[in-house]
Amino acid sequence: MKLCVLAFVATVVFCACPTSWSHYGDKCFFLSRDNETFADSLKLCEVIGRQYGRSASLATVDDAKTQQFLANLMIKINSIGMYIGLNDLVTEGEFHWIANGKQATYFNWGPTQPNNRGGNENCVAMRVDPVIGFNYSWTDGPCTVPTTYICEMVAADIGNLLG
Ligand SMILES: [Ca+2]
Repeated sequence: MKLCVLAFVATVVFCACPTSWSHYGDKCFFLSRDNETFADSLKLCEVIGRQYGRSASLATVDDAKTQQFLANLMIKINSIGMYIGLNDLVTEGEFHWIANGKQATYFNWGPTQPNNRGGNENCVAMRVDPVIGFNYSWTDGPCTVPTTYICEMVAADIGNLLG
């Protein structure tokens, strides 16, 4: 659902989220079509956000409802894997969200994840692979593998526009 306000005087439509972004709670989410490394995914989210004058990052998925919302978006574009803003680059086994710096408390790991395979898996993606039990479940992977990604930014406060 897109929340918009039509301002009749200026005949301008103010939306909580830009076109091609999806509104959920107080955030807007964007699913990329391009495949990027984790670092480049984050940079591109930030660049796209600046185009809208907002601060954007890779997506924070800190509860089951957000997880389900994003899974539904992935279903729509037949995505099988997308980076989210979670990593344990600083301290192995301690996963932090990039957008707010907080240590994660909600997880949706797939079978045997996270396993830090080869000692080199520090970036998290939502993955689909029913054969091995991944149903938009999380997996840690090498941060250098180009993957599509989910950006987030704060939704515009339509309430303020309404007064
Ligand atoms: Ca790791």
